[in-house]
Amino acid sequence: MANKYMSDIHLEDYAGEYEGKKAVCRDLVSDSGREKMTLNGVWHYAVDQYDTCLRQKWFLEKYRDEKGFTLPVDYSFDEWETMTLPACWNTYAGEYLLYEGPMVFTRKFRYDCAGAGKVILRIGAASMLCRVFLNGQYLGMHRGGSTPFCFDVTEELREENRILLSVDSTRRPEQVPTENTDWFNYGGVFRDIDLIRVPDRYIRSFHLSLVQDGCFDKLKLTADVRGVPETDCVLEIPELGIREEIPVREGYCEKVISAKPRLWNPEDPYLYDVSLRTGDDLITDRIGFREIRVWGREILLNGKPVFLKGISTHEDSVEHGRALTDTEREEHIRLAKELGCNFMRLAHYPHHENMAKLADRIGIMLWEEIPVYWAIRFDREETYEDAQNQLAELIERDCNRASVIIWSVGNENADTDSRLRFMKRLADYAHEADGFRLVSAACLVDAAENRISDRLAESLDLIGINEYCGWYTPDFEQLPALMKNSDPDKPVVITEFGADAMHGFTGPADLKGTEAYQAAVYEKQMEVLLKISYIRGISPWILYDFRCPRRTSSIQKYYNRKGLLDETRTCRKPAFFVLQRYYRNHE
Ligand code: GCB
Repeated sequence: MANKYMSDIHLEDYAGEYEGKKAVCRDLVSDSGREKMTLNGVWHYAVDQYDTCLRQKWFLEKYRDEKGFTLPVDYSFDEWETMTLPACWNTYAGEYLLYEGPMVFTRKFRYDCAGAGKVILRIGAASMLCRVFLNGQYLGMHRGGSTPFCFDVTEELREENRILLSVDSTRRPEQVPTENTDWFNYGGVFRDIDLIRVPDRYIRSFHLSLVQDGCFDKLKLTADVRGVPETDCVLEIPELGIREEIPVREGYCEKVISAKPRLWNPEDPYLYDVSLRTGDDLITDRIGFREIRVWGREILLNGKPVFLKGISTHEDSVEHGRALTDTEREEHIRLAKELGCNFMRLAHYPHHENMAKLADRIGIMLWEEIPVYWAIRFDREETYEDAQNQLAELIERDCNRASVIIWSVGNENADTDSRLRFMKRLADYAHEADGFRLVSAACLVDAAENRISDRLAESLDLIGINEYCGWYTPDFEQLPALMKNSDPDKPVVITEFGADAMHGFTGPADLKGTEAYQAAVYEKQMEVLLKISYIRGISPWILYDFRCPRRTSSIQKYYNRKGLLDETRTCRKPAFFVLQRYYRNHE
């Protein structure tokens, strides 16, 4: 053991052995209505700047030599300081604000192993790499900081357990997102950690939607059942008088059911209690039914043209970083409603799943996105796999949310051949995985021609366009010219425009950085955009100021100040009221 100990310390390729085993991430997706034991709460942690936990295999907890003597160890799990998870460490304590790297979290817990069935460990999100160990066993790793992942831990669980997570927030060029972004790189385990017990025969995932044929009189159910390949499951929607027994063949079932549900829309966000049962396994959910389609240059919600009055938003708070509370999430939707919005763009990575649940309930349509942002490694197959895995996890997580109408496969990526191949594959994947939503991306303007023209558009249902006329493009007249030069064959949503303004900076309207300048940009933008027939939605940048290491000017102070509110989300800037006026007066 002594030799082994020394070789572990000096092994430079220590990370390789943790690579092969990835999370069986989609072992269990639906967690609603199931028996859960939370592992949220107090964990011990240590900043592990040199990744010593992985090099020395701290998780084995058994550095003894043949004679039983304990070798020196460099950790003491149960005397480490504590952190209450979920949390972002950057906002947890001042000294970690700028820490990027590995941190180790561990705790003990008791589990009553007496029950039958399987136990699944589900981690809502950990940024960016997370390696998971239970009772000295390596379970696997997960990439991507914003989607849930699961492990079947039935075999490893005991009455007394130690779980250990090595979470690494290092920015790396080959990751999704890559090293350089216009937001803050929070680290941590910042969403729920649960143990979920399921029977041996259980529903892995299910998807229930209104059939998209313009008739509004059929629902389609698909479900994945594990444990017994040939069985049946029972779908119940009491309010619609539905009780259907559906055969499961080779672990899969599919059925179209006649029903005339009251249609979900932002003004009437009507949800039904739904349950799906197989044997002893029961999933319950609240689901809305609506149809979203594109017809020519129109977006149709339940067969009627709809204009997306939107606002973009990050997941960020001064106090909690990305570990927002439900109260904060709800407050953000209420602010969008106050603006007169029916739509929010959740940029630039998957936000917490409760955001879509709240949007279902409060009534707001959503654009959800994966962090294929700026110049990622489009030439690398492993990077593609990472991006597609994040998209798959997002789609499986939110496929029953009526509020989610658009999957976005990326943001502002230069129109190169490798980017086209990469993002076309993602768009095709999204269409194949979910035929009940639209697929888009936030594209750049063709600056040379000042036109909306991106080769990816062919693979999208609608085109998102980020343009910053009046800000990065100083000559505002470029905007009317852009509109005139373009003749898209599908709807366009202006996914971003905006201007930085520091709250309380009350200079003249021609001075960049003032509130008046920002308000003037909004006036001019809205005046032009609302008259263009192919513009079918707008989501300006952005609801509130957010942390951003790249922004160092005297008005920014490490914040992107394009918010309509300041970072405390209490002070509305004048542009807030400009947008509100336009949205209130626009059908
Ligand atoms: C963009 C990006 C967004 C930035 C924004 C800005 O185009 O999509 O992530 O934060 O511009 O403020 O520059």
